[in-house]
Amino acid sequence: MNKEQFIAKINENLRIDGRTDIKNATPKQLYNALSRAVMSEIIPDWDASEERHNSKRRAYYLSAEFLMGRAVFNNLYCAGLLDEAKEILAEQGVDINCLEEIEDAALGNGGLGRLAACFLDSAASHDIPLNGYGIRYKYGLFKQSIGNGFQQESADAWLDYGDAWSVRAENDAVRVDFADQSVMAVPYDIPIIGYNKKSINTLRLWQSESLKGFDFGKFDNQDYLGASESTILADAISNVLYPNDNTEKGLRLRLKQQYFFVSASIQDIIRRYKKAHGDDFSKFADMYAIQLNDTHPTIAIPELIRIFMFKEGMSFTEAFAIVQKTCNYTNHTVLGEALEKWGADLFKSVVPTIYEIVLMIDKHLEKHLRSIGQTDAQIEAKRIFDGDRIHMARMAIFASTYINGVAQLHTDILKNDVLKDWYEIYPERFQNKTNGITPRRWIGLCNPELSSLITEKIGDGWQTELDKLAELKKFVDDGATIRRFMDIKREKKVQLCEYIKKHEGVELNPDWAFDIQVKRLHEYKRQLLNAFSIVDLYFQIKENKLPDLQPTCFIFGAKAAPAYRRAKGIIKYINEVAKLVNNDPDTKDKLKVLFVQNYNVSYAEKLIPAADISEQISTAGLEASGTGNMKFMLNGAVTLGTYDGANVEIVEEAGWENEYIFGARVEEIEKIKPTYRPKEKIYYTNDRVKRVINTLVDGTFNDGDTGMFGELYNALINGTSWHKPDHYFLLTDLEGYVDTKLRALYDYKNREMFSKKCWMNIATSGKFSSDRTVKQYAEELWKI
Ligand code: 26W
Repeated sequence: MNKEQFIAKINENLRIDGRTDIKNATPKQLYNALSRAVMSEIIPDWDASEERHNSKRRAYYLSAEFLMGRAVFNNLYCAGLLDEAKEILAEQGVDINCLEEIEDAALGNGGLGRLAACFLDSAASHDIPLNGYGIRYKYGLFKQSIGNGFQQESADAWLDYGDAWSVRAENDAVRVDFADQSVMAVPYDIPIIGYNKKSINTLRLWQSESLKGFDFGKFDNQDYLGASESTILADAISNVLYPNDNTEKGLRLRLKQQYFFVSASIQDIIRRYKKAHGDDFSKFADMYAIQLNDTHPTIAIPELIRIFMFKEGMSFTEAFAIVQKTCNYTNHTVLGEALEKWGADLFKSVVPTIYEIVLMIDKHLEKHLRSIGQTDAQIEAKRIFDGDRIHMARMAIFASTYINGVAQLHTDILKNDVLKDWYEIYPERFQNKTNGITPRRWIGLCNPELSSLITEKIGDGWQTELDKLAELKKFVDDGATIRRFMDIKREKKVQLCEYIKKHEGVELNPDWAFDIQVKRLHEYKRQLLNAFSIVDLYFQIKENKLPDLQPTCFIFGAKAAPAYRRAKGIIKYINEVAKLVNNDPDTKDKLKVLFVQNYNVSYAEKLIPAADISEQISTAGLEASGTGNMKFMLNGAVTLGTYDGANVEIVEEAGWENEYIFGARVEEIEKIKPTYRPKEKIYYTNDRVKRVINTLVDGTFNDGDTGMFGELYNALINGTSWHKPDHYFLLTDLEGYVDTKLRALYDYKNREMFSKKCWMNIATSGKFSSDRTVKQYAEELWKI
């Protein structure tokens, strides 16, 4: 498609859609016209990719979440049309950035959903036959605003902007049956455009619709509500993404969501198999691999068995063997409260047939464990059905070929601790696959300035072979290159400052150091520890203890699950700290604290390239991997973090001298845990720590009489019925953290020295490309 044809297509779409043209279109009209123009351009390549992959072994990624972010810039970029599109619009006096008005597709909560999106991008960019299956939520993750320091939520009606990147594939609709309801699952296909269109893969998202639609019988009898009842009940299933990240609640609608998309996907996979390979299922596991993204889609295991047994006439044993050869399970967290368990009664009342099959799998497990000589107690600890609840992770482990963790440390913890019992009997099933991020979105697209510098230095090719960044090492002592990098970092800060001015109404100084913590709000991620460290700096400045401190902006971005009261209390606390330090004449020229509203993928793309310091401060052992840490590294920030998750591997790649690591390690946490008494051992004996913690209750701050700060204090000092005091070891790590942060900030004053550290981070980030990760999945798990 040449430029004239591109323009003609956009204009044609605009005439049909709104009887308008490029000059006069609204951003929404422009978005749809432009996107549709690209869609019609790529359809032949999309078909060809599908055709090419059809006869080969392929993999399916089943995930309840795909956190795709904004599609338009990424798709133009990967299709090689971004510059041209910019030009075309500019010639008509339109700035392409007006498309930022279009909402992100936030069909995910955090790391797990974003990882799924990065994997799809990487697979398409390397022609790996991987397709995604998920749910087309009408409402994605809620939008967040901050009012009086508190989080407020509103609905994310992302589809109101039109869904130009989807194709409704009604012919492939299937029926999904629950005990009390049957619905249509209608697929919407989204093209995943690999870099330079290497391959165009598919993300298929299912939408729930009524089988019957509108009931005219009821309508004629003046039962107007009843007339659309089945529609309302069917729509409810794919209506909204659950906003919980890492906390599981056994909710009926959530189980329905899981079975809905899994059953539809499995039916679809079987239909495809029959079309490509006929009715002989003995080759099923040779042709297909199914990757289960955490336990959320593990109901695929009994669903496959159900279809094999009741539709294809296999015995349970035959069906189980094929399923076990086909499925793999990725674990993304060690937090007990995130491991899914369903009440048996609930499960049975939603999907009775599947429930019976789960019991069969459980019996099969029991028999198998007995046959390998496990004791009653050992068997007890592994049962899928414990007499009361169904343990999804146990089923996933028993019925999979491989189980993997998402960073080396995390996999080690699974093997030695969380899943120790299983590792003992199935050592060959456990693998590590350290996470990664796509370099296309996370530098190419969000940091074109740095990308150009890199290409100038080492040529192109690095975006699909990120290890090539190692060639940048040789420029670390080249002052001119480092100064160019410093100029770029400043430019990214200026851009961020403009955006923040517009969206938050706050002015930041691009000459300050930028220290950024962005991720979901959770106690284990310890945003509260970060806030405490700032309060400590505040007190130290007031006492003149920090001469010539580097002026620093501390930026936070995080959404709290709406029902997670403590997380919301932490947001309020951060905003109270901001009010204090930003307004005190003694500190306002040194410290600036900002909590940005509605942190999402698009905001991340603006924040991360502007960071000097990346905050990765989870309690050691609790962050399975982290992927934000990798994004910051790739954009030239140093990590201020604990020895946890993928931070361990970041240090291994970049060298200790280029990161700022502090705090108790996993082994130390394990050691102090049994006798940990933070009140007696730290709070009462350490005045510096005490002064900071006391700001929760001594009137320094105001929680608007919600009692939230008192509750945070109580959790730290006294504990609750479900957790001992300071469950996440903030008091243990606080002093070491502040001291390490100060070391980083004083180092920053020698900007060129500091920038060399940043540069070395870029040069050693090659390992963290999701291209590497997906290739490892393909070779070592899927055997593609
Ligand atoms: C059922 C509620 C629920 C929802 C989401 C439970 C658990 C989850 C996810 C497993 C939470 C999650 O996103 N985990 C993150 O996965 C990332 C990708 O592997 C890791 O980098 C993060 O460390 C991990 O917290």
